[in-house]
Amino acid sequence: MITAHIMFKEKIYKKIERWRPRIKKLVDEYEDVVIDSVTVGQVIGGMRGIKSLITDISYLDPDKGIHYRGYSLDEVFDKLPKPEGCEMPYVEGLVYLLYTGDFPTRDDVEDVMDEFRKRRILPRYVYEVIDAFPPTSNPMAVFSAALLTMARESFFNRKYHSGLQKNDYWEPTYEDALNLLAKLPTIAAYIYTKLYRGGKAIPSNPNLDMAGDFAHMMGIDKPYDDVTRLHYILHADHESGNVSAHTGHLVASSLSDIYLCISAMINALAGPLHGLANQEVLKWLHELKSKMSDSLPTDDELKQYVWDTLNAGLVIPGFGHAVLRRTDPRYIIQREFALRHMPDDPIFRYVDKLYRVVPPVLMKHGKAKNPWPNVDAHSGVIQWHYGVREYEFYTVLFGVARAIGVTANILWDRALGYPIERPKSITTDMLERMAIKKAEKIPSKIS
Ligand code: NMX
Ligand code: MLT
Repeated sequence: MITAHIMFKEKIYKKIERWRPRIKKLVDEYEDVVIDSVTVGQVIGGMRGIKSLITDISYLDPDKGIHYRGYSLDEVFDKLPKPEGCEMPYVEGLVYLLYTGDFPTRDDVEDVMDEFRKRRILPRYVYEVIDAFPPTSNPMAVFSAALLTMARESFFNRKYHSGLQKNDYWEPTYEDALNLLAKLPTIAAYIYTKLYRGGKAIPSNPNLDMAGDFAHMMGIDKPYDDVTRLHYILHADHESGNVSAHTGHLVASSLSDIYLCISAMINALAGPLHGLANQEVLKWLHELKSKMSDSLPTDDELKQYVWDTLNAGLVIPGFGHAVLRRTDPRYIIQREFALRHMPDDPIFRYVDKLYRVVPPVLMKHGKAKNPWPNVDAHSGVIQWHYGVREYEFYTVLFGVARAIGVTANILWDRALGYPIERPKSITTDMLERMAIKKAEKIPSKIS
């Protein structure tokens, strides 16, 4: 049987139509069913673990790690189509999977590539805004500002202000999302060349896939295209509660346009407890390396360095996680890549040693609920090995990738009619009164 090929946008629409009744039924028939309770500790402790967000783009299992549309990372890397002669899959294939929930065929990947090709030209004023920043600027601030300036392009804004039905919100959001994603590699590469390569930009090549074109604009030979595919696929989404994804979702819930939302998402990613940790790891390791006059520390010397950092009241970057309770599978996948391609890299040998030395120290320290490495403990050393040595830039790469998952979330939030987000806050007095009243009902709490 020959089935007609359904184009990307139409496929999304068909999926939306099938999904809407499920949400309607939940609201109509089960609105008052209690699925979770909230403790004082959670209110004070960053709402950790409260089940209060819904997304189908990805789910984070504390032991098994992130699942994109129900599939483990191993399945994702195995099943997504790859460019000829490459080890890593097309990023466009992941875009298809996250947006539609289905693995793409080669024709489907080609559709997404076509969509990006049509939309990739960056308006002149964006280059000018980036050029206007002083050379010592924070790359994440430049990235965020470049996105902000593009709010004037928003199709959603124009449609909304000329009268748009709620059911149709998803459609101009799709246009904005694809317009934005198609331009991100050019923006990131231009920021890099502007800040670190004297402004010598290499024009985009429309015949290349998203990651191949980014490697080309960075001026870095193969296998940096595969390194980019690996990086973008691993960092694209981590369910909805992480700070960057949650920020994107929150801002989008007021119907701000995607440019404003992704700019906000970038600002959220730029903190050292979140995305910035990937560059903090490299900075921290280089400090150790210069302390060691470039020689590899012994296990005892490394252990001491970790304790010195903890005793100074600092966190060990790249270790710990709010949800994960095992080594992050994204770390393992990068480690396996490094063992295959760069086992003798001097910084990788430090990272490899940290993998063994840090967890027992964190366990002995006794604070971190998860002593194992997260994605950020490994991403920087791979960039470093392939020539991107300006580690202040690494979070920009994370941001390009995370925009894929967050735009998919925003599109589906709008398609399913999720409302403006507005949790309730209370005062310390109120919390004390509520806590004491509840505790009085639990005999052990008032003895
Ligand atoms: N080094 C030292 N202390 C830590 C670490 C660590 N790597 N991880 C957690 N702790 C401490 C934490 O600061 C807290 O201390 P206190 O009670 O004094 O406030 C205590 O252990 C309990 O924290 P947890 O509940 O285990 O972790 P939480 O969910 O609050 O925070 C992180 C999660 C990821 C923010 C935290 O583990 C951390 O700061 N890690 C280092 C920074 C990092 O790698 N961030 C990147 C996360 C991944 N990403 O891409 O965003
Ligand atoms: C992420 O990828 O967003 C981080 O691992 C942080 C998180 O999930 O909280």
